[in-house]
Amino acid sequence: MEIKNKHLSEVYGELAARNAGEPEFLQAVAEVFESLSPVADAHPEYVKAGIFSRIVEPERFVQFRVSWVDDEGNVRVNRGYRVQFNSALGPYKGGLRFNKEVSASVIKFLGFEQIFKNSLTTLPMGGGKGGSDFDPKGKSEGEIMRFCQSFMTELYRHIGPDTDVPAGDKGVGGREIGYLFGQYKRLTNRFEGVLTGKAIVSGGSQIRVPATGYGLLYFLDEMLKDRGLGIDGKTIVISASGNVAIYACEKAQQMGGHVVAMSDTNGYIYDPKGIKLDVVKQIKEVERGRISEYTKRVPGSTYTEGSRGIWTIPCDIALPCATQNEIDGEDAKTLVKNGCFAVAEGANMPSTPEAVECFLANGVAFAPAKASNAGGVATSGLEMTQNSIRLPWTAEEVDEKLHGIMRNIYAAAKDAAAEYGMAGNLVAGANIAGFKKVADAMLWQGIAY
Ligand code: NDP
Ligand code: 2IT
Repeated sequence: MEIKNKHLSEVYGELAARNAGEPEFLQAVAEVFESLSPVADAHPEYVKAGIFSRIVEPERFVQFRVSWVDDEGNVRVNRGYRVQFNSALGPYKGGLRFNKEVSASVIKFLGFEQIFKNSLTTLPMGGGKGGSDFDPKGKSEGEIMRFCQSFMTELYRHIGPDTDVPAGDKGVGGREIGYLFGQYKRLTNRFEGVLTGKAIVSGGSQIRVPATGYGLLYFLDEMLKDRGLGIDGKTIVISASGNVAIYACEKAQQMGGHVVAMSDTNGYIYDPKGIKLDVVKQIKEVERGRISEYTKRVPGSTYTEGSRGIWTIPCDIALPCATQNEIDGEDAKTLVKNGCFAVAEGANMPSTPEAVECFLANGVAFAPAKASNAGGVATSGLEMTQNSIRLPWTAEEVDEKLHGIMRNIYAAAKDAAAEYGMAGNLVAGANIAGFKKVADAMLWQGIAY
């Protein structure tokens, strides 16, 4: 793959020189620019208005110190981030990731992708992302709470329901959102929709917890139906066992899929009789334990150390729901060789460029993250709406809206790919459909001199 359009290639060259040492961010931009080459060819007005150079530069990037005291009384220091990437379509919107891998590059890649994903939902949300290199693993409840409070003690001045609305991502779930929300309220004396993923009793939306996983399966279903295929009876492998993976598994099983494997950072489980999701939920959601526990509770299942080996298990459908670059070119070849015919990305950027190329070249039905995992942020958008009108919707109402949004995203990505001569390529289609709305809004809003 290459960036064919000359202007885009020059903008990318400048970006790479300016952001050397930020490989994840550059990878995310390169993929989008490859898709946008025919758009730049067809729209000189975007080039003239500097849309491409502007869209890769965050409107604002905040980095801050987060100091806190651990249970032994030691002072600890972590780094906090918030990137407010683009507000052309609405307030900045996107999750917070707490993980030791978090860097400026990771936050910028996630924030950049969020712009186009949020645009695809059709809800009024700009793109943002944030987080910290704080590692929640092995921390006590008190340490997690004090860390979240200290994080918010700086973040609160940068966010607000009409400015920037964070939510969860890896390492940040309902527990962390609660501590963050409590501290925001203490600092500002305002109870408002400044975060999504809140508890239902505090203004949260029904279905937000399972939304990303459910949305992933709604998208997959739509993509397969369009090819005369279906989920029922198919063998499915799902990486990870966190929020996205668990609810992808739940919906896959409801749709008749046969899920045989899941994983965590240490290794993967294989259960030929089909994953017992109540056992996984107990281990990962309640006990916050290791997936290896599963084999002690379910006879006939096996555990293998090392998470990457999960892609060697023969399957019809693969759902990567862990993290960026978890499937490389070799893993992709193995999946294809073993007969995998569909891949839908639950995680953000889980397939390397080589893996994506392998899937597309081999006719695998491939659902790119920006489109297929947009159900989480779409439901966050619905939570913002409910907070604004101060009325809650039922689970059925939210689920129906989520389902409709995922169907529309599939149609938008499919149509955009066809319009620009790349029929069937949903990577290009999602990037183009997401980009065009943002570009038109930026054009309309003018340039500040
Ligand atoms: P969670 O923190 O709930 O869970 C993360 C899971 O991934 C854990 O099971 C973790 O294992 C596992 N994991 C991490 N790295 C690896 C790896 N290399 N191999 C196997 N397993 C791994 O996070 P989420 O489920 O929320 O997020 C997962 C992905 O989905 C991320 O890419 C995130 O950006 C994306 N996403 C999340 C959305 C949301 O609404 N939460 C929305 C859209 C995308 P362990 O228990 O060992 O840590
Ligand atoms: O990557 C994502 O879309 C998310 N982590 C969800 C963001 C949100 O604001 O709900």
